[in-house]
This record gives sequence, structure tokens and C-alpha cells, in this order.
Amino acid sequence: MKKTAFITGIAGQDGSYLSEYLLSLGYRVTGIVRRNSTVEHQRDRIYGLPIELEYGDLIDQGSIERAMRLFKPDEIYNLGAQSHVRISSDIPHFTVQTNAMGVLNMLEAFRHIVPNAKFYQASSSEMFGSAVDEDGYQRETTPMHPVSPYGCSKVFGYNIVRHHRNAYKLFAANGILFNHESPRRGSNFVTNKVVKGAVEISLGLADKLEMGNMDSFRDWGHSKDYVRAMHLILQQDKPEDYVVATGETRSVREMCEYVFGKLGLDYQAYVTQNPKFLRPEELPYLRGDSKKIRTELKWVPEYSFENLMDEMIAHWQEIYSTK
Ligand code: NAP
Ligand code: F7E
Repeated sequence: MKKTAFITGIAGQDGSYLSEYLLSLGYRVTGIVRRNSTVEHQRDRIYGLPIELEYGDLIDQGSIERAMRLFKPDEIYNLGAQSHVRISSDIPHFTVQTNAMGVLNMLEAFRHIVPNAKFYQASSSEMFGSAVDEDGYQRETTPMHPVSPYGCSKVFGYNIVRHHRNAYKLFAANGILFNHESPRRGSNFVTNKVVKGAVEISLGLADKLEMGNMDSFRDWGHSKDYVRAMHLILQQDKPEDYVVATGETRSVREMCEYVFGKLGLDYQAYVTQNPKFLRPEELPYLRGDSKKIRTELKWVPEYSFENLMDEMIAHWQEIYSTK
């Protein structure tokens, strides 16, 4: 029989790739979207997909319960979040309500309405914050010292998932995902901002790019590889938490060098710093050790950093060629 997946954050970057992936595996795919005053672009990433949508909000417990009763899912993917770290300092209350209380709302609806389903929580490497193991990696056992309202909210989500798993014997698991990007990434996240800006400069449409901290390091993978990991985590007999990462790390500066270089430009001639893009407290370094998911679940990423960036560059070049 067809399995039903219920995805929150279905219209986001990961939600859209996960929907496509699950549809390709024969799933019935369902999800919630928030009410928005302009509907035109809200569903661009999932436009035309044969999925079932209802209005809902992680903060609105009734809407979650309604969706859970209506869809009766076998697998629940809680991807909905205020996902921008810097903006989480501007709207901390909304961030915490959505990313922390929203997880509890989902877990309670899951526990009371469809307790035999399997639950995936979109946890984040931002939870590690300033903590790094001595060998320079973060892994499942690394302590969590979050440095943003976003990171703090995700730590609550992570812990309440573990609590519900232990207390009520539910299948609830965390994927601790490091940064993952794609052409569908919001253009106020650093990779897509740099790629879009560099393509505009290469076409004479802009002459500079204002950035924040160029010296933080991130472990960047492709969203398509990471949604396969989410699905794999729910196909196991036992619920467990897994780090998902490439194991490589690069600075924002190195990323700029690569992207501008691909376009025949020297980034130093165009990139300036605007304090507006700095964070009240920065997370300087992320590099994930994903040995557990690679050995136990045989997860292997298909994209390299270069393939990922090249795909994003081609995406923006195509957009501007048709304008
Ligand atoms: P994204 O593109 O920002 O998508 C987030 C989705 O959540 C959007 O569709 C958004 O809808 C929805 N949402 C926001 N607030 C909501 C609320 N109160 N109720 C219901 N839905 C709400 O993020 P993503 O990159 O796909 O990430 C997916 C998940 O993985 C998020 O939980 C994120 O925190 C987590 N994560 C991401 C990364 C990464 O590098 N991408 C790494 C680790 C963890 P609107 O458009 O209406 O706001
Ligand atoms: O920043 C630096 C910035 O906003 C990466 C989310 O998906 O991954 C993401 O969070 C780095 C930071 O992602 C600009 O200071 C410099 O050090 O692309 P980002 P993030 O904060 O790492 C984690 C794992 C998540 O879970 C989150 O949901 O780049 N940086 N200059 C800049 N960042 C931005 N956005 N804009 C700049 O101008």
C-alpha cells in the first residue's frame, strides 16, 4: 500500500526536494503551508507537484492536529522553521515559538493521533555553536553550545524529540544536518547570495557585493543528497540520531574566491563589508563527521562542493539569460 508522508515546511528548499524524492518512490505526499497575503510566489518550489496541501502553522496547535487527523501519515517530516540564523536575532520570539514550541506541538499531535507513525526532526549543526571536538569535527557526541536564538531553539527541538522517543516509545529521530544548499536556497543565505551577486556583477548588472563575516567556515553539501538521508533515517527499525555532513570545510572567503573565479573575476575587487550582515555572536567553524550514517545506513553524498556551486551558477545565469 502507498505510504503517506506529511511534511511541514513543504514549500521550503528541503521540503520541495523531499516531496519530489518521495513522489519518485511512490509516496502520497501531504503538507501544510502558512497563510500568506500574496500567494503568487509562496509555492514556486512545489508548483505542479501532485501533492495535497492544507493551511497550517506550527504555532497553531489546532491546525497541526487537524492536518494530522486528515492526512493520517505513516511518516512525518518536521522541516518547518524560521531557518535564518541572523534573522533569528531580529525575531527571536517567533523563531523560538516556531522552532521549539512548534516541535512540541508536532510531537504531541503525533503521540495522540498517529503514534505508530515515524517522526523526523530537522535538527541542525547550529546546535553545536562554539563546541568543536579536539580533532576539528562535530559529531553526534559533541556538546551543544548554541550561539543564536535559532541554535537555542533547535536544541530544545532536538531534546524534546529524544524525550518523547524515550518516554513514550515513539519512533522519533533527529537528523543533525550541516549546511546544505541548492539553486532553491533562499538568496539571503550566504551561498546563494554570493552566487547571485557574482553572476549579476559578471553581467554588468551590479558593481559590488556587501557581505558580513568572510572568515567563518562551513561544511556545505547539496540539499538533494540531504533529503535522501532524512528518508533513510526513517526506514530503520530503531529511531536514532545522525549527523549528516560532507566532512569538508571552507571559509566564506574561499567560497567567494571559487564562485567569482569561475566567472573570471577577482572577488576582492567587488566584495565589501557591511556590518548589517554581521551577527551579534558568530559561529566561526563547522565541520561534520558523518561516519555513523555513512557506515550504518550506507548514505553517500553524490555532489561535490564544486558541482554544487557550478549548478547554482548555471541556475542564475539561466535566469538572467531569459530576462
Ligand atoms: P527554508 O527553505 O527556510 O524552509 C522552511 C519552511 O518552513 C518554509 O516553507 C516556511 O514557510 C516554513 N515555516 C516557517 N515558519 C513556519 C511556521 N510557523 N509554521 C509552519 N511552517 C513554517 O529551510 P530549509 O533550508 O528547507 O530547511 C528545512 C529545515 O531544516 C528547517 O527546519 C531548517 O531549520 C533545518 N535545517 C536546514 C539546514 C540547511 O542548511 N538548509 C541545515 C540544518 C537544519 P514560509 O515560506 O511561509 O516562511
Ligand atoms: O551563513 C556568513 C555568516 O546564513 C553562513 C541555515 O540553513 O545552516 C544555515 O545557517 C555563514 C555565517 O547560514 C554573509 O556569518 C558572511 O557564518 O548561509 P548562512 P548559517 O547561518 O550557517 C544551518 C546549519 C542551519 O540550520 C540554518 O537553518 O556565512 N556570512 N556574510 C553571511 N551570511 C549571510 N546569510 N549573509 C551574508 O551577507
